[in-house]
Order: sequence, then C-alpha cells, then structure tokens
Amino acid sequence: MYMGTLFRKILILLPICLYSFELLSEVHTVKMLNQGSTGVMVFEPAVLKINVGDTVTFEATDAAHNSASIPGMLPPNANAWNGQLSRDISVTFDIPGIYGYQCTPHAMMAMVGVIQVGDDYSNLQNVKNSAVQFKTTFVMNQTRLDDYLSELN
Ligand SMILES: [Cu+2]
Repeated sequence: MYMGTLFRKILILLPICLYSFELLSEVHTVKMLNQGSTGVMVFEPAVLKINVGDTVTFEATDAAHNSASIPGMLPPNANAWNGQLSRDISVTFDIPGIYGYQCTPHAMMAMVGVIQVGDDYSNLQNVKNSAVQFKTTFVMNQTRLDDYLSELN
C-alpha cells in the first residue's frame, strides 16, 4: 500500500524534475549578417555570455556565412565546430571558458565572435595571445576582435 503510493509519487514527480532540468539550459541565437547595427559582415550579438550547458544557434539570416571555431581560441578539451555556408548550426557548450569563432570566408573582414561559457577566464590570455596573430589577417575592422575581448571582464 505505502510502496504503491510512493511509486506513484515518483512517477508523477519524475517528469517534472526532468522538465525543470531542461529549463535550466537555454538556446541563444546569433545572427550571421551582411549588415548589422555595428557594421558590415558581423555576428549579432558578437559577444555572448552563456551558462554551461547552453546551446547557441548560429542562424544563417543572410546567405554565404558560416560559424567555425578558431584554432587556439578554445578552452582545453573543448570541441571545435565548423558550420556549412548558408546553413544554421547549433552548438552546445558543456566546457566553460572563452571561445573565439569566425565566418570562414569573411574572417579577413573581421567577421568574428566571442562566447564566454560560465564565469571561467582561465583561457582568456591564451585567446588574446592567439588574437594578436589572427588579427594580422584583417583587412578592415582591425580593432573588432580586441574590442569584443575587452568586453569580457
Ligand atoms: Cu561571413
């Protein structure tokens, strides 16, 4: 009798617990744009702070863009990603730290973005070091990546 009641309570509570857990992780959208509020060839928002376990959908709002992680701008053990041109891609971030990413065909136009996952700054200096080299390839918007990184503090 008692066990039966307890079992029924668990059956009732279990989906509620699973549902609550799901609510904790969010899905964020970053648009890939020819023209944004801060200039041409931009991710919007280009600087994003999210919680561990959140997902970011890079939305192919305008065509001919992609989202790809930049080697040297990932936390240790984090997975790289490399989206296809003109396609949405969703990335779930389970490892905290700073992530730098680019639109591959427009990297030279400083079409880059930064995501901070959790409150972890441990690889920020590594990302900044990589940025010094990376931004030498920019033919415009030379300060963009530095500006984005300076927003993380
Ligand atoms: Cu692009």
